[in-house]
Amino acid sequence: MKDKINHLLAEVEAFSAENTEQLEAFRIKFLSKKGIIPSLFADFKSVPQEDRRETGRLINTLKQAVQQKIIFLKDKLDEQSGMQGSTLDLSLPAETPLGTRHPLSIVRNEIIDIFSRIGFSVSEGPEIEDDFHNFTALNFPEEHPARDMQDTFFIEKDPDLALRTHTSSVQVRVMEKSQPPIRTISPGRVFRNEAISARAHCIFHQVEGLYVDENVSFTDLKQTLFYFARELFGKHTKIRFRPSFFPFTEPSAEMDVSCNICGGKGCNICKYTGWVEILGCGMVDPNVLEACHIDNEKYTGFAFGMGIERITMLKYQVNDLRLFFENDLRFLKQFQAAR
Ligand code: 2U9
Repeated sequence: MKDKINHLLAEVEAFSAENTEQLEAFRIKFLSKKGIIPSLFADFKSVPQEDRRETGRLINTLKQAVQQKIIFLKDKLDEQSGMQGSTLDLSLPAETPLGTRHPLSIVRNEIIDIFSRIGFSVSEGPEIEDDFHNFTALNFPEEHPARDMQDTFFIEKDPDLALRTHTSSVQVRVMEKSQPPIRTISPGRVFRNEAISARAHCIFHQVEGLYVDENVSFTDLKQTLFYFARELFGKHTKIRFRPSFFPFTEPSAEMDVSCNICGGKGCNICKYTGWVEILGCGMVDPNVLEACHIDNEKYTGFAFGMGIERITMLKYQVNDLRLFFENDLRFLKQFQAAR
């Protein structure tokens, strides 16, 4: 009997199943009621007393070997069938989720598109600027608060240099290098020494625009910005101008658009006025033209400037500016754009 069991142990060890049917036949052969193991236990009764201990141990070893073999082969077959049944193609490259454009980029690109359609080029320039291009050429008086450490990030090693506070400095560079007609916008990052809150940040994005030619008038300014507002916020958008003051434009104005949320009826976005401010503008001060070597007797120009964050907040009803800088995917995934 011991020899028989040792043979069976070798058989179990060598056994392998190609499918579940073969494994089930193996189980039935050994473990079913009339299978080998129960019959060995039945035969055990006739084993002589002196062999009983070892034979009993051998039968139990065989039983355990069969059970372990069944568990091992079942796991292996499950694993194989899981692979075959699945539509997974493991040879494909790993799935990398497609990114979406940042909302500020979506709006910046839209603004660029709108002005490109009426002949404005795009100009870029340095983020670290000298005093002349950021302040002096733009008619900022010596004692203007923007020139103060409280408002501007100066470069410690060279007090003539600062992080630009607006992209108008780019347009000063354009005027230095070229003569009218000039029709350009400059989108870009700007820096101001401000405390960060839901409404302000020390870094933000602007688009500033400039049109210089013979006979450019405030009417041209109004018509250009009217076109812009309707393209951006919809064809029923109304605009209005309120007088304002900037060192670089004279006269200057702030432009409001009719609230695109309530259609002008009044809501908490427009603070129940029906209007929201979107940009500043004006006729380029003759001093600025002169500082940039443009004949201010022959040419006039208009200019405008807007914060991209502000426009994006209005367009998408975002109520906290800090969301644009935190890169939280739950926020960013809500914005989809073709480009
Ligand atoms: C040159 C001359 C003049 C650009 C202008 C504004 C009015 C304006 C602000 C809007 C919100 C900046 O982002 S903001 O804080 N801008 O109100 N910007 S006129 O004037 C220029 C530009 C270039 C050579």
